[in-house]
Amino acid sequence: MKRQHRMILALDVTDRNEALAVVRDTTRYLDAVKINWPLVLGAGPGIITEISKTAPVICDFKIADIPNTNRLIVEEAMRLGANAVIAHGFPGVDSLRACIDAGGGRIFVVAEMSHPGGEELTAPNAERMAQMAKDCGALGIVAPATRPERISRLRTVIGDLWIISPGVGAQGGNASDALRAGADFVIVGRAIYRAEDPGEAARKIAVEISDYLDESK
Ligand code: BMP
Repeated sequence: MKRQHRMILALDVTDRNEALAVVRDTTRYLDAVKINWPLVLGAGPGIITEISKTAPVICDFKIADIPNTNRLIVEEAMRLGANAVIAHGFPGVDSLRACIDAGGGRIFVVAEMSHPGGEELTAPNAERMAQMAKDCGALGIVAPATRPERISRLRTVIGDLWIISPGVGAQGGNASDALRAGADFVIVGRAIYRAEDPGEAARKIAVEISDYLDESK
């Protein structure tokens, strides 16, 4: 996965053909496609393999189990073609290490969640999760585009680990604010796949991102 377009599609549709059509129309604006349970349950796990032939796939399984189960999930996701997997940090260091070992380091750790409820339990523990991600050798963390100031704060904890940031569009955040705060990639779902023309919606966000990048040079 390269840091080029700075945008990841959250492909939370449940129908295989719809998923493939959205990928076809948007892939030129993306660095990766994030696949979550709705699509895996709707279309079957083979969709990971299918989409991985077109774009790097991040399996957003938010893994949160004992080390052995975590390891098995990451191994299966990687075998199917995932480029990276998202895990929770709260089950503890041993559970996270099992993911990171099984995934060859290609694990993103949820630090702070973007929805309002993310302030209840994830925000007060986010610095700790971010530190754990750094200490265990994760690829990066998930931090909220809905609270850019929290992205900036978490950046100070993780140094140069990657930050992938959901909450752009439907949840009220915007791409340039998240990138300005220190996100490496924004994650966008409904604002693209629910648009009448997903390709055009992705293109508009890509323009916002490239305008921001030009401005910040
Ligand atoms: P949308 O742009 O439609 O709001 O989608 C956001 C995506 O990012 C969803 O797949 C969601 O599961 C994921 N996500 C999130 O919204 N907030 C988080 O804190 C962590 C996530 O993985």
